[in-house]
Amino acid sequence: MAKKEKAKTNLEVLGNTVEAFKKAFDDHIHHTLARDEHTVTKHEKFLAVAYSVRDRLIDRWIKTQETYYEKDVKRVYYLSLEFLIGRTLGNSVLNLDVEKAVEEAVDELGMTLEELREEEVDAGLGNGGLGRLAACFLDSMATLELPATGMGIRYEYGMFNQKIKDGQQEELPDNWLRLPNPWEIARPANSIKVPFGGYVISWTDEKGKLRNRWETKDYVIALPYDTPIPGYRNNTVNNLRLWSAQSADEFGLAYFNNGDYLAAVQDMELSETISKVLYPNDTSVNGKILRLRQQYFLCSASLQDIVRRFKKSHEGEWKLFPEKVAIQLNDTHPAISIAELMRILLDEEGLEWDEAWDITTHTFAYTNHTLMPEALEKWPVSFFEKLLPRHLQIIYEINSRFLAKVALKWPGDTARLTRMSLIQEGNEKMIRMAYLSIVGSFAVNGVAALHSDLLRTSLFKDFYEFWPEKFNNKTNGVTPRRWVRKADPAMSELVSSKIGDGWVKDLDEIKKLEKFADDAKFRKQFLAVKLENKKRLAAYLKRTQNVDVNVNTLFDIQVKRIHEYKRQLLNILHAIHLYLEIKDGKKITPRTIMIGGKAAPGYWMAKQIIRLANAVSAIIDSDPDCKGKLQMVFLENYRVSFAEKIIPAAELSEQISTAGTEASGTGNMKFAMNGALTIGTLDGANVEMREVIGADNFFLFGLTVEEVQDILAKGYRPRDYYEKDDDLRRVLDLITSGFFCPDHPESFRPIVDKLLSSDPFLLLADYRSYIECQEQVAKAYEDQDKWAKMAILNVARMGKFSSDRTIDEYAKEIWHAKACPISLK
Ligand code: 4GP
Repeated sequence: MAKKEKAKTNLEVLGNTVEAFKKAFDDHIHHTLARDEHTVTKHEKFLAVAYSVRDRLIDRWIKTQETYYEKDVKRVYYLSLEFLIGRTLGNSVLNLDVEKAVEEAVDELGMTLEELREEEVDAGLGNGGLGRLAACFLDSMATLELPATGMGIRYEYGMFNQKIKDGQQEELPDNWLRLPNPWEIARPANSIKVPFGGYVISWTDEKGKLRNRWETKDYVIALPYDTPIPGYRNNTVNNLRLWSAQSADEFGLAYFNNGDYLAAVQDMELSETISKVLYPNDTSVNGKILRLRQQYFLCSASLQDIVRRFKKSHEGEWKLFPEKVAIQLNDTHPAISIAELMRILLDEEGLEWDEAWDITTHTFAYTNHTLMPEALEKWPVSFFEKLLPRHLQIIYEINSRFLAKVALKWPGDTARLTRMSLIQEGNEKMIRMAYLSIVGSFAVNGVAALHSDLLRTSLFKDFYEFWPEKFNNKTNGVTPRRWVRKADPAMSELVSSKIGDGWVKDLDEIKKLEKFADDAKFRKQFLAVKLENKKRLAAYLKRTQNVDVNVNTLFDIQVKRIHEYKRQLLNILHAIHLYLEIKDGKKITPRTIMIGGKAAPGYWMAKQIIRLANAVSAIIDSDPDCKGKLQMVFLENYRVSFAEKIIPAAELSEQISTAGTEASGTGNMKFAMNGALTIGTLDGANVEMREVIGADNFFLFGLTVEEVQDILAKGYRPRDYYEKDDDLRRVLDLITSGFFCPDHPESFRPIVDKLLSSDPFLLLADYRSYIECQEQVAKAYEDQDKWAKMAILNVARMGKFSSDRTIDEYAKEIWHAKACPISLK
């Protein structure tokens, strides 16, 4: 075929000139969207541009997949219930290196590329850190030319949209697929049948071996939708495969035959609910059976797909499986994959237990993302009996073989056996998914050095003692493409004008910027860029929330999920403290405190914190004494595309979780890379950031993990702090008095009551240290030139926190996967 002669990429064939893009937009407006220049809408213009860009990815995408197949490379599968992608257009244009041409061509449509980007709906298929990390990893895996595939669920409704009404959070459904998604391609030909329910039949085969098979008539079809993931300026285009649940054709047949058409359709809807909606819980679990169905749906579809692909090249060569496949479990959510691979190998491929187990435990690796006890997934055995009877048998078998080994190592230690069992005994027997993940994986990692240490010494101590070699650390990172180059074009240009643009691909190069911290002219330019970014955010806030913010104040920002351990409440206490200072006639450094983030709909305290933030903000806003000095703004509907506007405008980044609670944090990295200084505790990746940034360029406060553990062990009495500290007492009493909510004066009392009675995250113990540290911040901000120097050093020293570095470590130390550069010839 013509294949051999084809030397041109479709970027070349289709052209990447301004003229070529103009023509492409025109073609898509006419032929894909059936519009003309009079009828085409803004959104359709976006679609036309997106299709034109996608066209230019297709050859690389096909070639990449073909090369992986031909070279028979080891493939990495990143399994995750969440991929928080955000928008795709800007990133694809950047990675394809066609920014200039597209920008110019877009002009023809009477719009700017920036305006067009605003038309794109965020793909919000994740809650927070864990989901966004998966998206950064996709970008890095493609940029490092790794043969990798992301696998997840194509939720019809992503993360809810947050509205603040009467100072409270309301959740609105995120019907993001109502508008066409130009990036995805449905692949019905690659659909997979996912079984549920039924029963297990056992028999003895001709060799006298006990065999098992899962029998069921209950199936759901997993229909894959593929999204191209381009690397930064290379030829790699990897695949993100998201499964959508469809009813199996035969499903409603019995009803149809009986003429009950509506009942048949209802049943179809039931199976399709599996991929309807993302569970909006962050770092906590919601033990609903539908969630278990989602998890198994992803695992089964993905594993069947992975096995099918392996067999295409290596039918019957099962021993090769771990050499050709590595599967990373993004937390325990896809942990049933371990039992699913065992089921496939044992029941469908006829392998013996030992061989199947050997393959399985050399294939999976597991990443833990949180120490929060409420995030440790446990599923009732009764759910498995109903939904996954064969997997339950397999898990019991894994457990009994595992416990036999433990008993051999620690004879007579029954307490240890109970602690380490995959099954938690009790009224309701539960399966401990984290333990299944550890037992079934060859590597277990935390996401920052401190977090990985805490896994070894506390959460998974018994397992560490049994398998020390399995445990390792992979400190998180974020992609500099989206989070610096795209989010902050002005700073990027300034940086590149000094050190070239190599840093976009290799963030270590950013250290060349260090010497410019001593360049007075550069410092001025740097501050000017920050001011522009502040103005850009201010304009956006005016447009979207109708709030005016003063760009000549310190932009002090905390954006992340609302959670007690992240201590947004401590930040609010500080705001009240400043308010009281102003009322006392003291002079303060003008600040705008911004807090943004979503609360899980069922998390009552988190919602109260949002309510308090809005109430305090309203009081401050309405007080003329505060004008020009203090303002507090709640940033509504925090999401990826909003983060891209907020972070470059920040001057102070709040990373104030209780030491030992935030596994890593990744927002902390994004802020520092964009020249915000951090006020933070020795928690998560803050520790490593401070090490490289330098203690002088980081505002540290608060207790260490050891101190926290010590206080808790001795019996923490938050009320002592309240009684000792007049200022703290005044702040808390003001809340209790009903001052912030005169209509319902009692309504914030539960917040204070909890602080005074238990305060599990030690806000009161850290209060004084936080306030004093904020005073240092305020003082430092007065010297803008010095501030600029510190900020530049932050940017220059953040090279380590590129997700390229993280992924390189996963590839070398866990997956043993190699880059496979794609040649288009
Ligand atoms: C988050 C952790 O809370 C955060 O510290 C970490 O940076 C992030 O994962 C990525 O590793 N956990 C979750 C979750 O988002 O749902 O458990």
